[in-house]
Amino acid sequence: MIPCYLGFCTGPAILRILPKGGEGKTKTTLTEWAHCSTKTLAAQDLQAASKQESMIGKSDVLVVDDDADKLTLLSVALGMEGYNVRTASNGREALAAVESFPPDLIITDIMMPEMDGYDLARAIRKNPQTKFIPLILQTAGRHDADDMRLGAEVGALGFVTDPTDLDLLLARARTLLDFKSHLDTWQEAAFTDHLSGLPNRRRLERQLAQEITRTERYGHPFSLLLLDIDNFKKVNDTFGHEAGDEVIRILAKTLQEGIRGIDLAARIGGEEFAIILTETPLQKGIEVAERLRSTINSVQIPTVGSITVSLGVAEAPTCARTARELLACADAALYTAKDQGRNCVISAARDKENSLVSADVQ
Ligand code: GH3
Ligand code: MG
Ligand code: MG
Repeated sequence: MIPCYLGFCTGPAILRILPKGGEGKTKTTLTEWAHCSTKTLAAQDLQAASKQESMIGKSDVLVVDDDADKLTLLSVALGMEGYNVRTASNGREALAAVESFPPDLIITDIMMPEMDGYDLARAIRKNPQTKFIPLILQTAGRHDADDMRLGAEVGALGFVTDPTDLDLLLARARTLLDFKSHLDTWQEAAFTDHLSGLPNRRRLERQLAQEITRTERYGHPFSLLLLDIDNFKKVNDTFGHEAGDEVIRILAKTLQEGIRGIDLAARIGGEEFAIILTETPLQKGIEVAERLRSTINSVQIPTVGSITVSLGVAEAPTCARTARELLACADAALYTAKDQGRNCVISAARDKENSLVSADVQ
């Protein structure tokens, strides 16, 4: 089996990844343990741990350490707990990993080249997008009360002074992942429209701000569609409020199915929806709007029959440079669509004098 043992880790967690008979032997250094572990145990167990049916639904843990052996030890232990584990070998690499996909938990070494664990924690807390990702600092090196105080000050929620005490580390990880999952559930609810299941106005505004920032940085245009059900009051009056609710649900599903995964459809008011089409110039945005209008009109809704919708389309940055301006542009175009008899798509554009004009695209 595995030609090494780790005598000073006697908890159940470590026993599961130790060779039989490894427990109770004389104390070995982490380096000695890890040295043989990387060659033998780690390779096998990492494979076993990554034999994951699916990453969906698994908590995602980012482990950061410049010591490859320690990184392997922690990855194996966390993988065996059923977590999806990613690794980085210093703070800078970790930040890039967090930016590309925010993990549910970060476990980081303190002493590392380029960017240490404290600076990593500070950077995580400073960014509003990542500030609530729980972080555990771990160190196999010398530490004192000041280190632990500093750890707390930079926002770490755990400080593990013996990273080979896997029972302690895993217990901390479990608790923090539990809290994170609870937070995610509430966050999801706060950004979701209850009736349609679509993102709500708050979520739309947040995404819009991000798209504007991206457009400022890279210059790529995107389109915003505002969609409003025509004569919806009449639907309610004729068929009842329940039937009206069903119309909203079916419309939401049709929208969701009619856009790409990178786009975002949100319910932003009673019978008003907004769609952000990422990396989409105005002309393409108009085409998508027209396709959605026609698809929605072709859907037969039980009791109600078919409905029509009107859409306003605007593009950033040509039409507007801020989220508020862009919403106003698309809204003006939608207003024109209503004014021109409904069941149509109108785009907002700037003329030579830089005034906002609407164009019938039917
Ligand atoms: P227009 O073509 O000008 O948009 O006319 P409209 O009748 O759609 O617009 P109006 O603003 O006059 O009426 C909107 C209606 O949408 C009134 C309101 O009762 C209904 N509504 C808003 N939210 C909901 C909802 O959640 N469920 C249902 N069933 N109806 C809703
Ligand atoms: Mg280190
Ligand atoms: Mg309406």
